[in-house]
Amino acid sequence: MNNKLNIELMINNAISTASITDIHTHLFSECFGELFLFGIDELLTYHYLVAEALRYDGVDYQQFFNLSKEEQAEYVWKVLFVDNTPISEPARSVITILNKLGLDVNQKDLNYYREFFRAQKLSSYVDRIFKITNIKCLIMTNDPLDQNERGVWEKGYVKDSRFRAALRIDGILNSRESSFPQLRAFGYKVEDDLSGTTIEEIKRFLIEWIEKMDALYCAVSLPPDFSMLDGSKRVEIIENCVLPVCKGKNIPLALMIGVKRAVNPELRLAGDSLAKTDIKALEYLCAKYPQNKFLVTILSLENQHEFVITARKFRNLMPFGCWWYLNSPSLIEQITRMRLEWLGMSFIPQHSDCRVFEQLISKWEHSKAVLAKVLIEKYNDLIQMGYELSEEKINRDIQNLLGDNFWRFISQ
Ligand code: HDL
Ligand code: ZN
Repeated sequence: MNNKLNIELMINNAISTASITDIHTHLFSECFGELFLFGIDELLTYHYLVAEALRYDGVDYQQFFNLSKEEQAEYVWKVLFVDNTPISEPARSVITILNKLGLDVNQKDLNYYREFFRAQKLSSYVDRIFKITNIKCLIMTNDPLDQNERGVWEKGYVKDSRFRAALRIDGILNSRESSFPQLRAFGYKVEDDLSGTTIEEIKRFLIEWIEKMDALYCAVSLPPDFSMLDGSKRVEIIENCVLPVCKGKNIPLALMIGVKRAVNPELRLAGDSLAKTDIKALEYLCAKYPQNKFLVTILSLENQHEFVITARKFRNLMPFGCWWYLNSPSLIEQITRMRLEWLGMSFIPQHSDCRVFEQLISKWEHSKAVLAKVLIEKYNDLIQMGYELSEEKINRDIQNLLGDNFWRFISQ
């Protein structure tokens, strides 16, 4: 006979033992060298914290960015962690990380923390973080047009099965003025007006890099006004290059919709914002391309209900994550509750979007706490009606949500 207490125990145990697949991050494995970010100075200069810290006084943005990484970290630490209480989601995440690493979270001198991180032997430290978080594998964001990254793929890449690749194609879809000259320099015969061999050459670029990276999916972020009916070159490339290649490789296209880039360009990476999008583009893609699979996350809270209902209409649409400005407890709770109520277990509740390695600890600790809270409520609704729940059923459901739904979707 189930009761409220043992259900909570079973859910919490299932969530803490599930092996997680983190399907979208900006992390890199060790072989990518300086692209692998870790430690207190990287954590404190995470663009979420920079934007927040720069609200508190009138420091000149350029002056701040001219500071060294350590000086920027000192500034953020003083403003958000000494002169104010670190109550925001990005700020409290740093405290969670320090706590879970066994450090004294009340130290005010950054050098106390720096000594700890400096003392870490990277490979065993990476092993430790994967063990703490129970993450089986995470998926990177890989861009062959990024000079630093490209060099590693061409020489020096070392396979680590815990770090899988996703081919990010924002360049060829959103900024052809800079990406096409790069493609030409790499030997792909592409014309700005997409004439001649361009379509075939873009397909060749996609196929070559999907194969080189063993990419699990292709991904692109898209603006709020993204439309499939605007006759743009972006639409032409999506329909004539990206979708045929993804279908041929049987890999999803991940659409991350609703980002307004550089709303305040002076904030650099921290300068992006969001706006509501028109779900029509997603309906068009899922309906016209039933043989393609779409992993989708949408940035505006206002889009979430129509997004969930759209997923009920198209089984080739897999909603994932509470992306970026939705990755806070109150919003994760609202969105996850809505998804469970209308999609059952057929979605991917979260990804981390981490940029700094230790963020895996805080982003998953915080998200799993909300997932547990909502699942306890939903399972208890059933138990009150006499429905029998076993530990096996709960483990199965939670393993699906935290990993297996993704692997099943990409292998379908
Ligand atoms: O486009 C994206 O993948 C976003 O996640 C951006 O990288 C954003 O800067 C971010 O890090 N969000 O968490
Ligand atoms: Zn991201």
